[in-house]
Amino acid sequence: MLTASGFTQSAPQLANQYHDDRMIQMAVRRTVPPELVPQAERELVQLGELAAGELYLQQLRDRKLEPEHQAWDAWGNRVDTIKLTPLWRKAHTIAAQFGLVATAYEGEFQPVARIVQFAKVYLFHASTDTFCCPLAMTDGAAATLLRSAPKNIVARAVSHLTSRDPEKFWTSGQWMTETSGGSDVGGSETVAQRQEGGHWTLTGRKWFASACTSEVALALARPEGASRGSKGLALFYLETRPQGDLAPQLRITRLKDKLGTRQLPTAELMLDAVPAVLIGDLTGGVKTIAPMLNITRTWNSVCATALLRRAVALARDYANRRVSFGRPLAEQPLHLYTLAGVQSRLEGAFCLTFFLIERLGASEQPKADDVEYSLVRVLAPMAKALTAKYAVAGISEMLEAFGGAGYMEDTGLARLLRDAQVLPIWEGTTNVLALDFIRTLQAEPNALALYKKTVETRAQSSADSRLAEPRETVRWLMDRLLADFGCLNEHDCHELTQAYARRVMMTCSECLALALLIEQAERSLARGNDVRPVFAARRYAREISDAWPEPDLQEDGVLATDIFV
Ligand code: MFK
Repeated sequence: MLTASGFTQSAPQLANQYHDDRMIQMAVRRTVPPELVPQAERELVQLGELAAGELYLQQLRDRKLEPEHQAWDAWGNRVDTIKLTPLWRKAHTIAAQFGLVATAYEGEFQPVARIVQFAKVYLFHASTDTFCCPLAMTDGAAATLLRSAPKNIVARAVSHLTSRDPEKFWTSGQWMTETSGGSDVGGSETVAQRQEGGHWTLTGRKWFASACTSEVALALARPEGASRGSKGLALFYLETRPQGDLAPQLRITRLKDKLGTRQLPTAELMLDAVPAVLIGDLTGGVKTIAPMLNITRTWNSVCATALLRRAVALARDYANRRVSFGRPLAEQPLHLYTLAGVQSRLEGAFCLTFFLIERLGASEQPKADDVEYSLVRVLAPMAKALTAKYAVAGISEMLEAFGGAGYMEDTGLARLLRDAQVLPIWEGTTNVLALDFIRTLQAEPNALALYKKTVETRAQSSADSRLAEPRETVRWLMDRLLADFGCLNEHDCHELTQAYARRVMMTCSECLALALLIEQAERSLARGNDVRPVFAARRYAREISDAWPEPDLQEDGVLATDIFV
């Protein structure tokens, strides 16, 4: 009888994702008041367990399941139902119960509720098949409605969007993209008509409606007679299932056939006089929806960092299991050098993301001033762009750390890369974010000075000689940035500014990430002489200034294995 025999490789394992991650523990313990830490950590430890266990195992087991669209029933009635995957249904319940959106709107952890909320998101995301997409839009919708919607809509919708009761919890869509374009929404063709009695209806076609199972949506449309371009758009709120089934004025044309995020039911929709409520003014809808953009970009940053962290966690575990050329990968200098580089980028992405989260939380406090909001406005595109790029490149590198197994679907590894590829694309591509970033800096006279002060305060927080090299790199990058800005202002050339935009934004992002790593390293030294963040700052400084940074056997080993020495 033919039997399977010979060597088999053991699969990588995940430990509790909260206990296993010093970065998230440090972010929570540093910001949450000590008396509230046990309360915050109770849910985080539970989520860390679910993410490493039940959810992760179901994700691996159900990897081939995808949502199904049924357009017609057996008797020829148009029904447009979407059958979600079991993991998505479970994720809805867990997201509500753990308050993945609600935490930000509850009083318990204010003024640091955003940190606690996004710590949960960070733990939840990589095991739940992009369910964070509708959650991100729900959070953005709640914030936008609270800021601009009539009282009756706030009273009706926000209590559902921020509910912890799975039966009551609603999610929201964000319907902006049309066939005319996703980045340049000024070409939108959806028309809003005012009906007798003053209510509105929307007619048109939405081309990428992520999470089409949401109960409500915020949509851009052009009121009849309004001007062309983006200024003529207005923002509308609509309920997709007022009687339980999809509203008859809404049709799901088809689900998108995507490279990744395949459990997320992204749809094309036709709107035929769907009832809607105007939010804000009759013009300037892009500006009205802007709070949503900044919040979903923050979610994107958290999810990119989380996905990269998942790839690193799996690769690190595997390095101890996999023996080749006579010893475990975790003892081989070149493997450690490779893991260390990605770990340092992960730590840079993490610091930048959680800095954005802190600023977002501060900007939402009742007494926040405009400077706080301006900072979020500048930081959100920086963090979104940097983390998304790092996620794709870093996950690709981590798949390589598994050899052929990293390319296989049934290891669950290949899909990490496919799912990551959406992160630089939706919610503003890198180039669109870079243009927005440059426009904002040029429109806000104090923005550059504010940025410079933010970086320098962090970089100068340490005088430790081990951090001299990263401090020097910050200085070097800042000089380059100031020279780039000087050059742009001197020439006052629109075309050149555009061509420089990506370089300037990414340099700003990396320079700030490095300054934050220096600050974090200083804190770690002061607290318990943990040198891992010091090594992360040192390696990151080399990573961003040299395509092939010099190896350091001791530091690479510590960073790659994350063992406290
Ligand atoms: C797992 C994580 C999940 C994440 C969620 C995924 C959900 C996916 C669903 C989608 O993909 S929905 C589609 C997402 N689409 C975008 O994000 C659009 C990308 N394009 C842009 O961001 C363009 O820059 C933009 C459409 C905003 C350009 O619009 P405009 O009107 O041509 O440009 P403009 O003049 O810059 O903006 C109009 C006003 O809004 C200006 O204010 P003023 O009128 O006072 O000058 C801007 O300052 C303001 N504004 C624009 N962006 C802003 C903002 N204000 C604050 N924050 C911002 N981010």
